[in-house]
Amino acid sequence: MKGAQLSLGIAGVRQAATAAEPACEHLAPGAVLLRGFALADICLLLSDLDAIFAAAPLRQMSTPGGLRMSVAMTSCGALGWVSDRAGYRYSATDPDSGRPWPALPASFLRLAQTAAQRADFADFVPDSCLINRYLPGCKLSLHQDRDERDFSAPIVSVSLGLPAVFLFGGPARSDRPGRHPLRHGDVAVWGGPARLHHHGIAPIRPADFAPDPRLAGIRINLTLRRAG
Ligand code: MD3
Ligand code: FE
Repeated sequence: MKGAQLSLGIAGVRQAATAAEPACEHLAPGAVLLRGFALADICLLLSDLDAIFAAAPLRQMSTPGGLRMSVAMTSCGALGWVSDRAGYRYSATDPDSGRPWPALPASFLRLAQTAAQRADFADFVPDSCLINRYLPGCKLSLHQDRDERDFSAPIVSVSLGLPAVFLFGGPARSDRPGRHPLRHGDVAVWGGPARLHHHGIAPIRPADFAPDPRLAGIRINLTLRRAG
């Protein structure tokens, strides 16, 4: 009885927190931005993130062209995204350790599924989470996410720490990208017609203010995908 009351109470708090959020921002058909949606679970997300960094440390990978990426990356889930001289692909093992990637934490899965539902994508079951770590000056050039098997699933992205300017283009690389600020706690869902749009992150600017002291001077992005 006590347990039931407790969980009802927690569900009630979460309900109240989500009801107070502003309506979804629609960036384009299929692209929805949920401001602050990750803040309700931030402590759990950050402690789960620490455990992943301990098991599969962040590393700067090489592009197929042999350039070292400025963004440091790692993954969790059944499949992890990797890049090296042989190309971009998903791998069931961490090439640095030879071991499977750390499991996708329940906190990541729940956040991705509730965000996808808000954007009208039912039954999103991610099997991969790429974790990107940006320091000031780091950027991600315009690209498409097309290493996944099935583009009908959306992608959920979670922004933590330093703010960024998200560059959101169109289906053609020549489409001039719009610029959208992404802040600590923002969650975006990309699917349908937006799934293959070009996108990137402008160089991160140094800041003297940390939105969360646990993420001082860094930006972390979680990208949850159905890859396999
Ligand atoms: C728009 N990461 O890892 S997430 C990536 O902030 C990546 O680290 C960025 O792009 C980051 O591939 C942006 C936002 C995002 C993710 C996937 C998309 C936007 C998207 C797929 C299609 C369109
Ligand atoms: Fe991407």
